[in-house]
Amino acid sequence: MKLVLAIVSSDDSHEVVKNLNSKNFQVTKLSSTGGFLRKGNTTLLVGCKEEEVEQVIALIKDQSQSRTEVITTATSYDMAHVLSVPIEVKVGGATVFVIDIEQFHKL
Ligand code: 2BA
Repeated sequence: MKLVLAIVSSDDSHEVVKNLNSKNFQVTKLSSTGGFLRKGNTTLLVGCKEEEVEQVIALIKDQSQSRTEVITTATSYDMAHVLSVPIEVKVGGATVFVIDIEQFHKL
């Protein structure tokens, strides 16, 4: 048995969980925070058979592809004027760990 631990963007987590559930994988969703950006993200725990790991990773990847989005930030350059500046930000993506599980019990 394996544990797939995936850190995904909170914006993508709903669709990722839906995708996994649609193929009958059980998921635990934890709220987490990235240590670098200190921004909320979502950690998913998926217990599965060794031969299912690739499928689980593909289902996660399917709904969490890294992409760029344009957001507009307001920057004031003096007391009277505010400029709207569009900037490109990278969103999505997933960081995935696969861990060997020594024992699995449902008590
Ligand atoms: P990613 O590498 O895509 O990582 C996204 C989030 O995944 C991380 O959030 C963290 O919560 C988790 N994560 C990634 N690698 C991990 C690992 N080896 N162990 C445990 N958790 C891990 P943040 O820490 O807030 O990082 C957000 C993004 O900032 C990262 O995106 C990366 O592009 C950048 N980054 C992180 N640490 C960096 C550093 N020391 N220098 C430069 N850029 C960094």
